[in-house]
Amino acid sequence: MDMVINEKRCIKGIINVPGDKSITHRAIIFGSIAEGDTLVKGFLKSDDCYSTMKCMKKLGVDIKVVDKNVIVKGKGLYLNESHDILDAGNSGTTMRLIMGILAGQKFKTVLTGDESLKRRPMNRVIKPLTEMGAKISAIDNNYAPLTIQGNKLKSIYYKTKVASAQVKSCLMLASLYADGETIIEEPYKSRNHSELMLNYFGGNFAVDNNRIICRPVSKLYGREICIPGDISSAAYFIVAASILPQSEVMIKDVNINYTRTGIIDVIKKMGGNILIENERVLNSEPIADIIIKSSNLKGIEICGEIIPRLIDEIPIIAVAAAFADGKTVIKNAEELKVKESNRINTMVSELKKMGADITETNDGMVIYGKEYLNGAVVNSHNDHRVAMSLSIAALRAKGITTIKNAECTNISYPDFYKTLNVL
Ligand code: SPQ
Repeated sequence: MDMVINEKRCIKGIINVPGDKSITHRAIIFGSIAEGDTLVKGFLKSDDCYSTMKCMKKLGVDIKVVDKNVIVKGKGLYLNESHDILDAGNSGTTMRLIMGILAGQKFKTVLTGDESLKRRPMNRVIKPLTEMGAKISAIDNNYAPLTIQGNKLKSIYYKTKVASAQVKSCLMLASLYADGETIIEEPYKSRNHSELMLNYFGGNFAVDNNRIICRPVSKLYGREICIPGDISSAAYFIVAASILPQSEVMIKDVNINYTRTGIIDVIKKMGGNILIENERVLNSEPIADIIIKSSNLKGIEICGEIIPRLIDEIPIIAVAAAFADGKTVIKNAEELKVKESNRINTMVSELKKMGADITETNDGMVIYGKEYLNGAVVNSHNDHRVAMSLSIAALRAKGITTIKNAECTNISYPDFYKTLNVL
């Protein structure tokens, strides 16, 4: 599908963004291995979350969608063998988290994904899960399709090379099947939804700076859980309202977990006008309303510890930088190369087609802002975050922009264009 977008002078309105993708995946997965029912309210109805549901159903879990909610009838820690291949589609979270559970089962499972997911590295979880005792075979020891023979697992102490919530969550899940205390240490803190939600479900996970101490429990308990708005989806409108003159947008009920709010810190540091109101806590997660007014952004340097707190927002931050005064440098973001696309390369090449002054570096990009970009034909590379980021860039580009393969927005935000039209 091609999406045609015209230059726009300003956006205004009050919106909600859909449920958080990371939290929806976890609610379905953790609910599946809990005992009793889990009611997931306001879940994200997107392709990635449906991939998770399909995989868990193949493992014998009864999952029903009723209107805006999902009811998961937990099976406890041990699931049914699937005689079918599990397909995680485009979703890295689905594949890596489920691998942690499969490592502790009493059967063998085959797991695959789409062309993009089959190119994403899995050795980051294969290595520690193998150390724990699972038997895993994969293409070049790294890529799906993969086969996992579950086993009785040993507890380990594992230091991850990258700050990755998927690696950490995979190992936290595997630790539930281990014979003792498992410790996971990451270089910087990645998103902590698993820690918060697993404890809410009755797990025993203690946090000590960047270490998670995981003690197995005999069971998890199904709970009711409300999914807050996804800050990664809100990010497109945070940047749109910032770069378009005389704009004002309120985004209600957004998750503002510290491990996810790097986007707010960066836009504020660039001179953005952002207000956080009505802060409260929803099932262990902080939420609030975010008000954004247009502002004159200036270029900054973005690197180090903040990177995992905004890893999925770097494509839209590149768009903000393309309209900011002066130079923006993004460093230490090599993880972007192994997402749904190589997001350094795809954002640089597509924004260049629109006339941006942007250069790819080994671990990020350098951008000199301009007053306007030019409408062009650009490609999403089937990456939802690239499609949505380029769509926002198109609002401040002279003429018409055509986004090729824009249907990939269904991966995380099926109503993205509807909401953009409302604004
Ligand atoms: O699930 P997937 O495909 O990996 O999704 C992405 C995204 O852009 O939506 C990344 F491509 O988000 C990841 C995120 O980058 C979701 C996630 C999670 O829910 O645990 C963690 C991050 O990945 P990682 O590799 O840093 O752990």
